[in-house]
Amino acid sequence: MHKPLSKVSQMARRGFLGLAGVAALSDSLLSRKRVVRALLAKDSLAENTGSSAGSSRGLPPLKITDVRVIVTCPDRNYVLVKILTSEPGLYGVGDATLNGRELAVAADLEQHIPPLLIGRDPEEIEDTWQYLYRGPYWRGGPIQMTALAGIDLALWDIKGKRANMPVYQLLGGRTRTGALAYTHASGGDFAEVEDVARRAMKRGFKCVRAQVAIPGLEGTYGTPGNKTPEAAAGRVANMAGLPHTEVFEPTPYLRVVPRLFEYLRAKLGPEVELLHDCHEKLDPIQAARLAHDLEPYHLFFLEDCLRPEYKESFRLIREHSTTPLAMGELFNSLWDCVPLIKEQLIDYIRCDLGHIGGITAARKVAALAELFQVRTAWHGPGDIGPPTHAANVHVDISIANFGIQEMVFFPDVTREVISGGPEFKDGYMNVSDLPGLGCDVNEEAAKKYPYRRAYLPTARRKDGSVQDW
Ligand code: KDG
Ligand code: MG
Repeated sequence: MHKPLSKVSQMARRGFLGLAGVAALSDSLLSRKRVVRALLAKDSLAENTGSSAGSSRGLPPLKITDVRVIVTCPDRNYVLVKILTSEPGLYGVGDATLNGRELAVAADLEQHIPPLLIGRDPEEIEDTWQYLYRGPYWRGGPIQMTALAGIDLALWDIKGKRANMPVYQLLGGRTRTGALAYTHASGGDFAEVEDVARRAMKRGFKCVRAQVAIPGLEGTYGTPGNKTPEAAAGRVANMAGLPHTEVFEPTPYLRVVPRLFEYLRAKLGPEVELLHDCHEKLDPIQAARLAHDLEPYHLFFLEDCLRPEYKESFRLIREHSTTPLAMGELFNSLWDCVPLIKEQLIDYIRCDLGHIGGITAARKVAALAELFQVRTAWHGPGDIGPPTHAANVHVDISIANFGIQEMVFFPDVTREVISGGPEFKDGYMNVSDLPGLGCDVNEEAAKKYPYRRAYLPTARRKDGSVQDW
């Protein structure tokens, strides 16, 4: 509806042409005049009268009236966004948590974004996404894209509540009864990993990600290592305000990991699906060797082998192995996904909905991936909040090319502040039929757990040089 008028509206927005000027347009432009006004109103707090989208469905016009940002630390730091509307009691809840940079996202959400949103129609999700993404000119990056994801989730929540439908219905309805889930098994040695995996399988998991500490190294991603229990859990890790440093060397890592999977296959049998996360720490030839050496143990996938900058290097891994590959939790642009998907260099795209721009972004990634037979495996760690986990599952159960869903169980203290979110049963995740995303935030409870500065761990080689964690 905006296209024919883009020049006029841009001029008007820049102050070359005020509303009086618009009114003076020739007859042939009169029908466009109303649209110009709506555009000006949409992007201008002072003029905004709300849109007529709601009234076309017999509902009164709806406006965003406030954007609240809740920063809280019930076990970990979370940044939640609550968008209030002109309809009494109708609001949406989103998650905008970016581990280690929470306050930067909160500042964007508190300082820059509300004036752009207040007065807009919350139902115009795609237009709002485009406006917040392209509008600031300085687009993208993890901080802005996490803020945008928080807004996006809250808007989908509002749309669902207004339609009295769960979000997955708005996305096209169910394609499956549940989302196949995986959990983490990590330990100091093979026996401990086996023990944790067995407990997960008893709980119903059919898929387990396995990580083991590497002898001689002081800690390895995803394992207890030399960390304090808090840091090992990745929680509010270092109250002194400095990141914990792990030591990584590729040679022992590349030797031990295939042995871990040889051990697990022998002990756990062929049925359980096994996964492993390299956490972006390998060089291309190292990743190719690992993927090759893991072939006999038939992994479900090998995750995030390479740094996100080196997409073309996945070709090398592909040339050397049939181990399925997953990539993408560090991507924060839709366009990061394109080369890997369209060249079929990976089998699973695992963006983080919370860092790539929410449901509006994820459905585009999923649609592109479907066309190239790539499945989804959205990132689902403990350091994104329940609304993002809920969004994951709403998308999972409504697309054709879902692959697998990473998940965590949130502790009671987190659930005291943020209620709802997906449930796990017999190996699968599901969401309730509550309207919207199905999550809520208790703002009073959130105040009991103020933000505590914490960093993710960092890593170095034995010679002291910086290494990807
Ligand atoms: O903030 C970083 C974590 O979300 C990440 O380390 C978790 O790699 C991760 C995973 O696969 O869950
Ligand atoms: Mg990972």
